[in-house]
Amino acid sequence: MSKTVAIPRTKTETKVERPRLHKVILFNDDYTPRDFVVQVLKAVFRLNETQALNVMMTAHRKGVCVVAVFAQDIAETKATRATEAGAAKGYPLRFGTEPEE
Ligand code: TYC
Repeated sequence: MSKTVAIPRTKTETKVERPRLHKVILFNDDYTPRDFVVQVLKAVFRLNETQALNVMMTAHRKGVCVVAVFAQDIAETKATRATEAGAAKGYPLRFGTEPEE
């Protein structure tokens, strides 16, 4: 008895791509005290004093500054936490996220 064996004619290649990283962005406003922005950057993003001052001053001068880059869920959690820290004090401080190119 002869058996027929099918020979596959297509190859399936699976490509795994790393999930895109997301930037956390700090937005300037006219009301949040500079010191408070620096405190939040240190507490939530673990920046040191110099890094926190540079990020705060860049946002202050240019309107926005990238704080750091993380996996999407971490970026979103930190942005929310930092925005809520400002809201708890009645400040309009705002952090957002954006996928990296
Ligand atoms: N512009 C604010 C002030 O002059 C300070 C500030 C800096 C607020 C950066 C937000 O993302 C910010 N008090």
